[in-house]
Amino acid sequence: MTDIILALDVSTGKDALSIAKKTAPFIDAIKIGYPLVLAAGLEIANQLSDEGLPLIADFKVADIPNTSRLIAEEVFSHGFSGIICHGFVGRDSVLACVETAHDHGGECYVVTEMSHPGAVDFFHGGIAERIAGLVCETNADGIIAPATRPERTSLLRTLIGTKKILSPGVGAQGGDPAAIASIVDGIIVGRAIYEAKDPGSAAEEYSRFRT
Ligand code: O7E
Repeated sequence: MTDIILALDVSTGKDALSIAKKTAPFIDAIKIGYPLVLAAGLEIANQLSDEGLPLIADFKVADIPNTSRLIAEEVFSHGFSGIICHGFVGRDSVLACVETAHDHGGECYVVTEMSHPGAVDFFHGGIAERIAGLVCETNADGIIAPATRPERTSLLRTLIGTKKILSPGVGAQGGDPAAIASIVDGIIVGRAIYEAKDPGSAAEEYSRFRT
């Protein structure tokens, strides 16, 4: 199955709610993070939950285990069903997010390699592969891997087996959904939907890649 996940990085609660309503029939989950939460407050999660879609908290948690656990507790007490953390912080910090997610019946995804051009400065040379190993060891639910580098995401797939891959970078960052859809479990799309003249139609277009 390939889901469409809307990255709702708008800067007002009003825009967020309006775009969520228009796109809801064509998407499978909503991801929100710092842009929207810093602008509208974490309560926006409760309002968005009216659409009945899973909500993923993208705070890319990267802290010591205790702080990561506190952040994850806050996230799950606000109705999110998933959390995203960084992997480079190490096993104990990733485990804190995974365990807190699972205690709440939620999921934890670990950033394994990012989609922007500068990601190769750090994640290449074996780091992404090591993080993929950590994902398996910590029983995390899946990884974040780039739609902008399908060959890398395919390689990471061989390391994580059937765990889920959520993949950002299509549309505005140049990734081609047709090249990535069959490799991953979810395509994350932001600007190509929320900046479109008609976000509902844009989301409907991407929904062609749903399986
Ligand atoms: O480029 P857009 O507008 O389609 O937005 C992409 C979204 O995915 C945006 O929220 C960005 O922060 C996020 N993202 C990446 O673009 N690249 C990454 O490598 C990782 C993420 C991300 O969401 O990480 C956690 C899922």
